[in-house]
Amino acid sequence: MGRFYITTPIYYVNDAPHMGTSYTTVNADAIARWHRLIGDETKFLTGTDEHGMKIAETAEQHGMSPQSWTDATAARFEDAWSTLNISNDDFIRTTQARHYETVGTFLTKIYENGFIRKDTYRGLYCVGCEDYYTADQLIDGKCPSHNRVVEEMEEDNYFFELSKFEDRLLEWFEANPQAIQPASKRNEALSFIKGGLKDVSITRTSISWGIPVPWDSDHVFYVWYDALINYLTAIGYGRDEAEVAKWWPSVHHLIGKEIIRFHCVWWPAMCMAAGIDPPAHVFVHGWLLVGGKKLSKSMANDETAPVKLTDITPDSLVEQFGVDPVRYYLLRNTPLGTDGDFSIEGITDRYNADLANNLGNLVARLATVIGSKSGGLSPAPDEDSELKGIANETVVQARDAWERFAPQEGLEVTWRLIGAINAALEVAEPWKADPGPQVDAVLGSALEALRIVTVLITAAMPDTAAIIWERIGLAGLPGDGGLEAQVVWGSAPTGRPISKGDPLFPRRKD
Ligand code: ME8
Repeated sequence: MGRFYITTPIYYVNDAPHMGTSYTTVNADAIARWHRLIGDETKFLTGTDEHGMKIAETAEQHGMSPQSWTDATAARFEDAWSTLNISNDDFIRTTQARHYETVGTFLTKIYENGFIRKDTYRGLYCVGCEDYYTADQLIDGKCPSHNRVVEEMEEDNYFFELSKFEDRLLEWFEANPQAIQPASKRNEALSFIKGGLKDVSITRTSISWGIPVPWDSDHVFYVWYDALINYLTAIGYGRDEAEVAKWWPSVHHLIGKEIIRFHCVWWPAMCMAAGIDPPAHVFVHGWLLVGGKKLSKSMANDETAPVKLTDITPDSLVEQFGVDPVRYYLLRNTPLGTDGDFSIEGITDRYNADLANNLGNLVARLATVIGSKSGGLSPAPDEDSELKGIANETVVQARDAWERFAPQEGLEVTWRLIGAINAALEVAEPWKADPGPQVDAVLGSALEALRIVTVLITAAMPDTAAIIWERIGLAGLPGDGGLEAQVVWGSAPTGRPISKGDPLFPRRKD
């Protein structure tokens, strides 16, 4: 049994969760569930990033204190994740006392190790990014990501001496070719380092909504330097060394492509500066786009946006389609690593084609035919069935895909198995044949292959898998006992009562 620690970025609480943040969270959730299924001791962390100028400004605009604003918005994230059936083991908020403690200990360590110095900083700051820009990075004087006027800031800052880590980072990249995936993103981080690293300012005196610098109370840490450390807070850095040793450095950070520099350059260097190993694995995914534009909070104020953000909240989509179809769409439609389009039509198409027509029909049809031809009891599968070989092969392929952070591929191969079961039934036409051993063998094999499908989809669609499991007469849940034991052809008892139930995915017309 292995161990598996996976994290999402911690999301800013300047606004509610949307489908972009849901994309990362559902993918991380399904991957965590997959690892639980294969028997790994798993820790899945998500949470909220609550400090910084952007949050303080948003709270003020709403006439609230930063604390009460963040309390209210963090709760919206927790609610959305519960709606999407997210199985996180912990929810970290950067305003928690445990985080203040870890940030203080970690950054003091870097200070004591001699990698933090004081200097004056002048620069152009984008509050949207919580980051400085140089003049040549701006477009018409505005931040390229937020199209927002930058502010000139000058302050006495503490600087992290990132420049001292250029060589060590290059060595680390060299020695750990798999640490940053996909390879294109690794190359992007690598060329950033090769372009030369400057020291970075890590504290602010201009704002108070942050974690105070332990050795100089006039300063608070800059929000990104506090945020990255959450991954260590949650495993007890500075409080529980055994727990840290258990989970670190073999962590998997799943992130969006716009925060690669923070996770693949600053963060590994900070870890080195504090005397711990950098994170073992950062997987960088692309963006969900709506009408070619990044799906984001700023769409809420964009009159020209092709869809209203409020029409595609996690809540409203789950209400329209159900939780598992939304999860399935996020996992299946856009592979981790590339950009993908998000649309209501896209969800509807996937729903009708993959869920209603393929999976839903198979479940209903099998129950009906077993009802009429095999007395409603599960017949024994055929040891020589072609489906046995296909199912075994699918398990190998799905397993490989999920372990490579490719849920999309894992589901694609699983749906090929569903297609093969449907095709086998179309060829044998057991509904036309007389009851008897031949029909029983066809139905028993199709049912057994469906049982294996059910195990393979449980990480993506846990509720659906549980319902099918029950309908095909099995006790407990599809993951019980682990993947290995569950996917053995012929391992389930026969003669189980099979029930039909309502359609799992009634076809949608819109
Ligand atoms: O960056 N498509 O928080 P954030 C895919 N607090 N993923 C998307 C997306 C889209 N259109 N929009 C957002 C922050 N995401 C920092 C992180 S971590 C120490 C601090 C996802 O609220 C994606 O994972 O802006 C992206 O990296 C993250 O949300 C950014 O969330």
